[in-house]
Parts: sequence; structure tokens; C-alpha cells
Amino acid sequence: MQSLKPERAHWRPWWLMKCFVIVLLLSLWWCTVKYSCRNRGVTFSCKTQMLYDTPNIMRPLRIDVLTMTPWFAPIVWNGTYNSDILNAQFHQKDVHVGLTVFAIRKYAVFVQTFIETAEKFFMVGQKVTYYIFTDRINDIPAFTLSDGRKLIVLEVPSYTRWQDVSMRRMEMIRDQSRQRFIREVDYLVCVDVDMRFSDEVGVEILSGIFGTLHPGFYSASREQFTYERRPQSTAYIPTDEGDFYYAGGFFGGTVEEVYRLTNFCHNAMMVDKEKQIEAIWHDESYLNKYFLYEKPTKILSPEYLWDNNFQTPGFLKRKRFVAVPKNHNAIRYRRELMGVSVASGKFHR
Ligand code: 4GW
Ligand code: MN
Repeated sequence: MQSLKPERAHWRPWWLMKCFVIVLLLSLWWCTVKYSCRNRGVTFSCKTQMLYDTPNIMRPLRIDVLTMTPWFAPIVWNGTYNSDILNAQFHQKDVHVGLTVFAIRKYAVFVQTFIETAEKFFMVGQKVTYYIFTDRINDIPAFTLSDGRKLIVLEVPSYTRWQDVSMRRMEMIRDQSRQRFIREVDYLVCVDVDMRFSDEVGVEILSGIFGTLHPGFYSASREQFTYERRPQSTAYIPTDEGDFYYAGGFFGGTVEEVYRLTNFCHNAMMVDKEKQIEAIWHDESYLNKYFLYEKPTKILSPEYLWDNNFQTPGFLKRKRFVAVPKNHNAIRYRRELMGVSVASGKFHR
């Protein structure tokens, strides 16, 4: 037993030295990681390392579609962005997104599929509040939502004319932007309810003010766009103007910017109402007028608003938000036409 003592005395400084070297190496490694993150301008926490391919100046991410407007607004297509980087950036800013949807009269039937599919695909991992505007609060089912998500039902009147149901969305979004959205969320996403999410719709869509390319007009020429063409209307756009044809069923931006947009559209509609004129495609026509002079800061490709009545073009890699086929006779307002009852109004152009 005695013979062990001198051996242990010899062993202790050697062991201490090893520990010291390990601690030194660890702190050196940590300093390098911190330094390189700061140099890359990355603001997210460096606790989780993120590996991704470096962007290559000589290799555009898509060559088959336009990915940037002449006013430098990105057009969002599959393959043009990295959701890991974007999610980290938006998490860092603790962004809260509001999703507004209207379910008036029979359109309440669309809410279930809409919310269930949104839970799977819309802004997964972010803070989300669904705002359902409806005249039928009792018809809105209860939902079990993921963490960080909530649903608020806002009771609103229903209008006699279906055109007013569609158009008054602008007024109601404007009013709620001022009254509550500004306090509760950072961004608003305003969409049609007769839709289902079928693939990811995430923070890549968010920007100051964004619109979506209508799936029926991405390849049409300017003259073919169904803008309001009567000069008497405030929605009037001459045939030699216009960039894109934007869909009425998907727009958004910061609460302040959505307030400006909806305020413009509602006021323009009221001016026209005084003159007893109503733009050809209702709220969509006024939205297109707004975007002509107040250009969107980001544009969503038709991946974000698709209708399976259209043939799928080769460049469309994903269908993220798709129209639910509706039985027009059952779901829409009815009007009498020469003694025959028909489903009113809208159909594909
Ligand atoms: C014709 O009788 C109607 S009813 C046309 C629209 C109607 C309607 C629309 C409605 O009865 N209740 C309602 O909540 N809406 C909302 O307006 C709903 O959010 C819907 O998605 C949005 C636009 O109408 P839409 O989806 O029928 O328009 P399109 O055919 O252009 O997608
Ligand atoms: Mn719709």
C-alpha cells in the first residue's frame, strides 16, 4: 500500500495540465464560432449551428420564371429561398402573424377544412392568430390548436348583396386593423375561406405589403387583364398600364400597410358607390388599382393561390393553397332570372 503514494503525487500535475488544455481548447472554439457568426452578420443565436449551401452568383436559383420585379420586389417561387434562415430571422424578431378570413352565411362550411389544413401548413412554428369574421358564430366549430396559436371569432353583419359581402371585407379589415390587429399582431395575411392549405406557407411570404399573382392571368398580356376599364370608376386602369393581375383572395403585409391598402380600397368603393358604379371584379379591381401605384414589396407566385380547374403548368412545383371546389347552386346567393332561380355571379373568366 505504501508504494502507491509517490506514484499518485507524480500523476496529479499531469492530470491538471490535461484539464487546463481541454478548457483552453473549448474556449478557443467558442470564441471562433462567435466571431464568425458576427462577421457573417447573422443575428440569430449561435447555439444551433446552421449548415447550408453558399449562394452562387453564377447560378440563379430559378431560370424558368421571373423571380424579381423591375422595382426589386422578390416573386416567391419554390427553390428561391431557404426557410431555415428565414424562420430563424423571424423567430429572432418574435413575429406574430394574424390570418384573417371571412365566413359569411353558407361560407361557414369552409372554416373546418380551412383551419385544419392551416394548422398543418400555415406558419408552422410561428405565433399565429386566426381571425374569423362571421355572421354565424354558432356554426364555427371548436378547434384544438398547436402551441402559440389562437383563434378569435369576430361577429359581423352579413350584407344582402353578395358583392357587398366580398367588398366590405376591406372596410372590416381596415377597422379591425386600427382597433385590435395593431395591438395583437405584426403582420396580417388576408385570404379567401373557400380554400385549403396543401403545402407549406411560411414566413417567406411576409413583407411590407404583398400581393399574389392570379392563377388565371400569370401568362396573360396587360391588355387581357380584367382590370376595371371604365374611366368613370376609381378602379380604372388604362390598357397601357399595369404590371400583373393580382388576386383578391390573398394579400397582406404589416398591419400599418394593410390598413393603408384596405382604407384606400374601401374609400374608392364608397366614391364609386356615390356615382352608382361598381368595379367589374369588386374588391379585386380596387386592389389591382392600389398595387399599380403602391407597388407590392413582395409578390407570391400562383403556388400560393391555385385552382385545380386550371391545367398545371410545368414550372408550378408546389400547390400550397388551393381552391376548394364549390357547388355554386348550393353555396351561393340566389337570384331570380327570368323566373328561373340560378346561382349568382362569379365564375372563371
Ligand atoms: C355569390 O353568390 C357569392 S356569395 C359570392 C361570394 C359569396 C360569399 C363570399 C359569401 O356568401 N360569404 C362569404 O363569406 N364570402 C367571402 O368572400 C368568403 O371569404 C369568400 O372566400 C370571399 C370571396 O368570395 P368567393 O370565394 O366566392 O370568390 P371567388 O369565386 O373569386 O373565389
Ligand atoms: Mn374564393
